Amino acid sequence: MDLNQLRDDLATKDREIFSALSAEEDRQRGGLELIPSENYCFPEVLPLLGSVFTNKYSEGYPGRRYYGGQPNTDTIETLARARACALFRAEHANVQPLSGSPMNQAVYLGLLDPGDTILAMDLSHGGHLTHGAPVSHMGRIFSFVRYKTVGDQGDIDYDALEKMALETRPKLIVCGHSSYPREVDYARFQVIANRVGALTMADVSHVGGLIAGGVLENPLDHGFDVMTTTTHKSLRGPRGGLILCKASHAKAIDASVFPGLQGGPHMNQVAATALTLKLAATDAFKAYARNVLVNARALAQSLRDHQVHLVTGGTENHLMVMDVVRSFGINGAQAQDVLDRIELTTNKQIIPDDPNPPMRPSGLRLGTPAPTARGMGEAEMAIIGRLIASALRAPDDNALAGLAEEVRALTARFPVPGL
Ligand code: DSN
Repeated sequence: MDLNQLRDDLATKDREIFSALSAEEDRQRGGLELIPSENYCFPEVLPLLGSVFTNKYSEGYPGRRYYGGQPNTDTIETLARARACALFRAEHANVQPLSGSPMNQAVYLGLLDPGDTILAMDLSHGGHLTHGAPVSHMGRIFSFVRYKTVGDQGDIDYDALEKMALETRPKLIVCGHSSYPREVDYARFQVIANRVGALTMADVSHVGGLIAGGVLENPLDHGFDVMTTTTHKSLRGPRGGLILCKASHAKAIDASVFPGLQGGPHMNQVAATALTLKLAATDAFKAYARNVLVNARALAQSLRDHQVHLVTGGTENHLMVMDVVRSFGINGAQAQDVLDRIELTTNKQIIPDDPNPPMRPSGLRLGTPAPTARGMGEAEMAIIGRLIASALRAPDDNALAGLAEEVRALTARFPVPGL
């Protein structure tokens, strides 16, 4: 397959899609991705996503499929499952979830009954929609009780959590977050769950790559029943999800993913996941994971040096949340728009007990997985912190034009992997 020839064909067959693709490549190349849940996938992953595995229906599991013609799909799925178990020290892995939300839904629906109680982190304190936000279908099917963080450091109050668990007797306790800059005491979660007879699930979608790289704690090492992670964030793989669990839950989890929730898995995605898991087991990936943390601390320090107020005061992982109302007197939507103008891509974010609505929240979330994948280090983090603070403090056209030039000069020195 000659990729250049296919690209030329696209240019003649569908100019509109070709020009959107070219513009997106330019946006990714010239700008900088700072959304902590986004990344540049391993370059080797892209051809597998565009491979002929996308042509194949593979309902079922290796050796037990509903359609014929599966020798090669069985090979890749068996490899992906074995690699996932080895990398995360899991007894069982399901590699078919299409993405993060169906992955979490499959766990709830496989291990619980409708109406059961789940104890999970409040959305505004860093939880995720699938952790029981009222707007999510999961919030209608299960009875969620939400715990919160406390104090300026954003600690989880484990004593209060234990009290809630004793009062509400949840069937499942969920930890893991999409906007929480602190490390979690998984051992304490497990002790609380044991006390009330609850199952434990850690949704480590954001930090899955950092756990794989050995720089953050692995909940499975602390006895968790289930761990879920997306594959496209810090793990640098294709969009998708992984469920890792104890062998005793394997049958229920597999039946819940298929046929319970999904039909045919996306085998091009499974192939790309298998490759990702191999690449994530290398020393080079361990170094990447370490650098993500070093860079996050450097970026947080640079922002604080420029008088930016960070929710929880800093970071212990790959992300941080700026309180932009307190720091600059503008809301998160305005801050995101200003930074879009200098091609620094971030996302507006609600902060704990935010008085403002989700479309105009008080915070802005950013992280270091993507700049680190481009090879940037602490010196570049100091520059990025200055650029952010300067843009948000004086967002006039002339100043922004100068800062945008600085962003382009910076990104020109660090090519996007695979572009
Ligand atoms: N969209 C992901 C994030 O940005 O954290 C979670 O689903």
